[in-house]
Amino acid sequence: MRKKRIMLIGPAGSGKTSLANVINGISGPARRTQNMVYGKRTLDVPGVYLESPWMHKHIIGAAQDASHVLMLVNQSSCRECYPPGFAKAFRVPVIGVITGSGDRPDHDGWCTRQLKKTGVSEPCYHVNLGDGTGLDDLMEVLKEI
Ligand SMILES: Nc1nc2c(ncn2[C@@H]2O[C@H](COP(=O)(O)OP(=O)(O)OP(=O)(O)O)[C@@H](O)[C@H]2O)c(=O)[nH]1
Ligand SMILES: [Mg+2]
Repeated sequence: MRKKRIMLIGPAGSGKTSLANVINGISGPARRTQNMVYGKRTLDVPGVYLESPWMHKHIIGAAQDASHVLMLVNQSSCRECYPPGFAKAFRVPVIGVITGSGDRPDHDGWCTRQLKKTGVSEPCYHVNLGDGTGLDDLMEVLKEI
């Protein structure tokens, strides 16, 4: 059986590659992702795939290689990016992650509602890839995967 990975989806610049690097234990800056990147434990989906509705079927297809899906929303950029109910298209558990946590606390309600609308069940996790806030809690959950 093929190894299952943690799939990361979210709009461009929401922190998928930065978070994938943390999960894979890689240090260093993230570059804009152009293609699906299979990491040691992760499957990093470029933001442009999510932003192009005709690519959604490829995201759903690629999720066959995933044990879980992390759906990211960034506090700094409130952009509608998930179709309503999108989380329900996956047959594996979906975990909501709000990145940039603390950068725009006034946007937190919008981010939570965005995740709810896409069908992600609670709780969602708050992290900041800049200062490491919340990463321990999320890594604890991912350790069991
Ligand atoms: N301060 C802070 N910066 C963040 C956070 N998440 C992402 N960034 C920054 O935002 C930029 C883009 O992050 P990436 O991890 O490359 O974003 P991505 O989701 O992989 O983007 P694409 O590959 O274009 O889809 C980087 O400069 C990150 O350092 C966060 O939680 N806090
Ligand atoms: Mg990336």
